[in-house]
Amino acid sequence: PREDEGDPSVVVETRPKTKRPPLYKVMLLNDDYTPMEFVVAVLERFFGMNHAEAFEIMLTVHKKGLAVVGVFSHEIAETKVAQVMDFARRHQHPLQCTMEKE
Ligand code: TYC
Repeated sequence: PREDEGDPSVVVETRPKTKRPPLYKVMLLNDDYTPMEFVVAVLERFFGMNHAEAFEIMLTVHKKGLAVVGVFSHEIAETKVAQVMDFARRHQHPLQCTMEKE
């Protein structure tokens, strides 16, 4: 039982709890069919990478099977995934892009 209840001389300090929103990793997955140049173009177009950065990340995905290509709020991550999946589908490449809570 609280002993300070009702006592106006007692100040209980509260921490204003401002929870930061969770962040999401957006990942590109390797496959055997999507051309390397297409993946590089995706990274330049949707993730603001220059050609050298994009080429390096593409090679990481090619060699390791996947790589994180960016970390975003839920809404931005969802938009990136949708943009990449739509762009790949329109070009008939099987490229897969997913997101995961950090
Ligand atoms: N493995 C593909 C190839 O050899 C290239 C590739 C890289 C595909 C990254 C998808 O996310 C990917 N053409």
